[in-house]
Amino acid sequence: MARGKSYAVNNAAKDDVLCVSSNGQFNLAALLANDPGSAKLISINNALVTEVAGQPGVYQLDPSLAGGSFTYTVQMANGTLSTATVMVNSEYDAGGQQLFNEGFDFDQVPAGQEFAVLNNPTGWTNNLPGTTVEVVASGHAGVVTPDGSNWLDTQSSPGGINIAQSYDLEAGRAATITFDIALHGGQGDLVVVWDGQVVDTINAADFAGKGQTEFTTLSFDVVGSANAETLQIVDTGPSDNQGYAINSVSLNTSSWWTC
Ligand SMILES: [Ca+2]
Ligand SMILES: [Ca+2]
Ligand SMILES: [Ca+2]
Repeated sequence: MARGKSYAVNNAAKDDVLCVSSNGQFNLAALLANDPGSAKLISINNALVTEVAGQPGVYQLDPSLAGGSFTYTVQMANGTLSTATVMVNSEYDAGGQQLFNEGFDFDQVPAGQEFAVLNNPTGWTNNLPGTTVEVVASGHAGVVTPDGSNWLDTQSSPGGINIAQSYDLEAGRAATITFDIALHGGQGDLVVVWDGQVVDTINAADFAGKGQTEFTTLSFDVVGSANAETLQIVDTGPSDNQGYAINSVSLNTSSWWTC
């Protein structure tokens, strides 16, 4: 290299390390920030990087690009084209069911019996110490689960349940709580609490047109906060021996990018 000679390097786009979080979107400005000021985008050279509809300059990464790379081409003030490589320094989590023993099938119903009397279903906290909960075999009282697995009675003998399980959902990350549940003589309210807020109150109206033993699926959307969240299920109905029959309670998280 001859001293004092100017080279094109000063007029080239510079490579980037891109860190995306939450929804996997980034702004084009983040890639151009270290390029010559006049650089104008010609193309992003990867079909898996797509501009978000209605948001000019905002792009969405395909999950397969996590840990990978793509290139983009810009045009300089002097008309030359320059291509830079972008490393995607982020991880992608597709999401999924996060609760433990969500189907109440971890605990066995003893042979010859129709239900197990427990201090708590494994993985769940009983907020009423000294009381018990009942995990019931499919078929008891005519309540047959679609997959033949156990269900949970929201009234023990006697008294409504108050159980909880914690999970730390990332702040801003969406999730869906889903109940697979049958009426089974349930009365009054079954209150669903997430992160200290009542997200729904399940009652007989949710089972309109269904018999006592037919399962239905109820879903509630929630969003993560900065702290660890707790899902709490409280039967506030009159104290008796027969509550709602829950086949499963799931917490299904959305996909999520982590920088
Ligand atoms: Ca750049
Ligand atoms: Ca079950
Ligand atoms: Ca959280």
